[in-house]
Amino acid sequence: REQRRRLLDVASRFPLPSGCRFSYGTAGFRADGATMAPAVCRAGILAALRSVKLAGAAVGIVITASHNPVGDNGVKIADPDGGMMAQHWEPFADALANAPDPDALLQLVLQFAKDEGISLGGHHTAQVLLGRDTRPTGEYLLDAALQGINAIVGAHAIDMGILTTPQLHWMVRSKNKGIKASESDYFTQLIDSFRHMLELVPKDKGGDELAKKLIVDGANGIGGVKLEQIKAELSGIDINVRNSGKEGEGILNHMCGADFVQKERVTPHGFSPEDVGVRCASLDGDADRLVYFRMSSASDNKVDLVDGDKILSLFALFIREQLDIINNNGSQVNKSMPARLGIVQTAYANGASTQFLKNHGLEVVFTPTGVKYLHKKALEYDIGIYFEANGHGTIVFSEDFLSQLQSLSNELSSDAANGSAQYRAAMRLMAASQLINQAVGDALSGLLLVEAILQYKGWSFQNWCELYSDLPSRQLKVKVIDRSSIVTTEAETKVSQPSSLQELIDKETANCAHGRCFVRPSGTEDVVRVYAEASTQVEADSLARSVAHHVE
Ligand code: NG1
Ligand code: ZN
Repeated sequence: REQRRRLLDVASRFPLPSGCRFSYGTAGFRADGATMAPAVCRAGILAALRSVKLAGAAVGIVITASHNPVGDNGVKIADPDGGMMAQHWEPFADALANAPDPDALLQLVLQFAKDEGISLGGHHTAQVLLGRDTRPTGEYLLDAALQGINAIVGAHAIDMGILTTPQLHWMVRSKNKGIKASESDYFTQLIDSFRHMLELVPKDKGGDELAKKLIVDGANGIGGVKLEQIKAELSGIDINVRNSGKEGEGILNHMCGADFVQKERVTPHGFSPEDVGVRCASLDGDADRLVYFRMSSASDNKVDLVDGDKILSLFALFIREQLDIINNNGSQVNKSMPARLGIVQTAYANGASTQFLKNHGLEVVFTPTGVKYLHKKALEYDIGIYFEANGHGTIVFSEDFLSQLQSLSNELSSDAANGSAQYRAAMRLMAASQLINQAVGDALSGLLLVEAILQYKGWSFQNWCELYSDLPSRQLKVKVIDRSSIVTTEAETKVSQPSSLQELIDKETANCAHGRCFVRPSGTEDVVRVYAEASTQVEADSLARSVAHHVE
């Protein structure tokens, strides 16, 4: 029947190149952009099936390879809540992407639909929103995705255009919440909530012109483009975008962007000695990662880095402070709002950041690498804050907490307490929950929240840097024949297989002051990663090297 015919047709239009093997991994499918069409088409089929399964709720497809080189591309699926696709569908995603021929693909889909109770060819509907970054293969892959979606009877594809990854996730989430979900709605929410945050800055703070100046490295990707579009409407900060992606400015992610700055710790392309001392931010190619930096001197290209851990620390202090104001304030309206605040990190978080957070009485928990794990954990709290060291992270607020906050601020605003510290703290949390993208890490909304908090605290970049000093660390990649032979446990901090390896790591680590070391197979590259931390750089380097030896 119709459904079978369409699937066979589309599969024969996109034959799988021989020797290709796709794995959904930490961040969807990724490969050389020119080879991706079959996998992207199949991701289209998958997304449409996901929407059918979820009674026609909108699902998203993002075509991007994030911080990877411009020739690469990739595809991932967003679930109706704006988060990553549910993990139990990943094995099917892999099987579908690797189905060798049209018949195999058809049989897989029919069997899966049966197992999942998805009735195909009936009177169902499905909608899939699509977004892509600025990569040259984007349009070609978009077409492959559209063909995949249209192979499912009743599925409706909506192309949202060239977007940051977090914009698309936000749109999917908003659409399913029944709120307006266009790009201009996204911008309006950012601009309005940023203005609210600044209106709530104490009068004695801010005002310094230098404090308002910010240079943003857009990685020659989509983030810089979008920031240029809205910066005139962001009063209270003066933004200058470099590597904005305009003709002639440079190549996507090449010698610039958040991944480059965080890994290399040097100034990105497009900066000059005149920028020494100015606060700078760096986005990655699809604008879901954010780090800050400052050029330390005109004589070399080293930077002082503020990574995801320190952004997390700033957010955590700010949220804790507002909760404390609400709960310990002796105002006439004696309302309190008990809230469970949770901080979620991975093993890559610098040990100094974890210590800092714990010293401030915060609850810190760990998950394996990958946003899908961090985000899920953060949802267990009234307010969950998560970040990867590389700059991907956000804050999530439970519906229940937000509605309590709403009623508290209603009560407080209706009487003489209006204008009280307690009221203003509640309003700050509300504004922050509007500003931050609760679907996924978002460099643009994260950047605006950082800027608002720095103004609120009256802090310079230096004040922020000095929250704690990072322990020296070293990351290495080791090529092995089969990286899956290494199995980890305890949020990837320990090796369970091969069984002798952990003992060797422990022995090496014990030789170093403040030593910490772990190894894990990468979810995005064919390597084993080694991470080591110690009280000096020399020790961190040598710890990483000797452990890498044991892995080889
Ligand atoms: P893998 O390759 O699994 O280490 C990398 C990053 C993750 C995450 C994903 C997805 C490191 C050490 N790992 O994962 O944090 O960003 O890519 O892009 O940076
Ligand atoms: Zn990214």
